[in-house]
Amino acid sequence: MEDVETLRADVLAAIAAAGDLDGLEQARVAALGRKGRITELMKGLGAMAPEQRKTAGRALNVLKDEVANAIEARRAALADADLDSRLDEERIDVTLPTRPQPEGRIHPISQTTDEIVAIFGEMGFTVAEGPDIEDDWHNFTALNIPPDHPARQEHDTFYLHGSGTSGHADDDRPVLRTHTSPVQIHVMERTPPPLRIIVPGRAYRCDYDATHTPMFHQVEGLVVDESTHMGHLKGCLTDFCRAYFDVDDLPVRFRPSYFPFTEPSAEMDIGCTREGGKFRIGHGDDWMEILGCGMVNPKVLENCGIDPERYQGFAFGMGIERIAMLKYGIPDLRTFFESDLRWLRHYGFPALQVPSLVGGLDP
Ligand code: 2U9
Repeated sequence: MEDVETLRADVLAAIAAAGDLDGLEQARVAALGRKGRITELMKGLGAMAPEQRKTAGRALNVLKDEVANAIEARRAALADADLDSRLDEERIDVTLPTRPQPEGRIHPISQTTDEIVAIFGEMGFTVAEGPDIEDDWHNFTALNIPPDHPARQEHDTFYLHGSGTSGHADDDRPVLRTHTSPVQIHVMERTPPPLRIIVPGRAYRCDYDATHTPMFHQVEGLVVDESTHMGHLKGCLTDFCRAYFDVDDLPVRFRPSYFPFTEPSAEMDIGCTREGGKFRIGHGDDWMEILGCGMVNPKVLENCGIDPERYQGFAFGMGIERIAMLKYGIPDLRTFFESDLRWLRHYGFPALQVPSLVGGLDP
């Protein structure tokens, strides 16, 4: 019988030398296959004397197990090495733009928000954010919206189940914020003036038709300081509209209006021309409403712990969908939320061109 020790050394050396899975399979067949060296020796056991067969059989079984384990270990090592080399060769940089065509678009809402933030950012405003779910105090009462105000009615406001945490004696139910104004209340409650913030974000109202969707986007702004006055409001919003629509001498006008949270209140119009159903922002004999604004009602400052004898401020609010539609000629509000890729390819913006006043707002 072949020397088991020599056989063992030969077979284990062949397994260790196998450079790939095919080579390993050949080494296995040469040792344990139907005509393999270990198999052949096992076939010879039958012709041996009982004592000799017992000893040789035990030695061969130990060898067979050892070889099987060595093959399995080598197979795992080769598979690992194979995976490592494939990972190395097939490395993918997921941060690269897709090829051959750049895919993906920035949604007009995100683009418009970025443009608004860039313009007010240049003027020294910072962005504030807050929760979409609010309590009655921050969404209504602190803003001087009285208990019987129509905006509070069930059919305008999405009321949630459960109880609020405001600690004020208001309606206990949480609400989906009906405007982004509660964020300014939070900021004023925790930050002493001077303040200069804009608040872009989602708002919710139970309304759905050609010009209303139950979720929409607003940007609101708030400035509070010791000598802030209506002239600051007019200059700031005029500069904003001229930068946003990229018309240096865009005509503007302010009409008196009413909001519970501002006094006096106004609506701002920009000049435009209209022909048939079409319009053009800029010069002309017509006007287009663009935003609401006013001096912060002293009661609102007081509700937030700010002394209205010392501080005053102005505030404004506009619908982001509306000003995106006006600038980019998007005719239908509801298409903003349909996730139609053809619409997004048409009205969306390239991803790598971030709006800034230095780089130019328009991509
Ligand atoms: C505080 C004080 C005052 C925010 C304002 C408007 C006028 C306004 C509408 C524009 C179109 C909402 O999206 S829209 O329907 N908003 O006209 N918003 S003043 O005034 C504030 C806000 C917060 C503490």
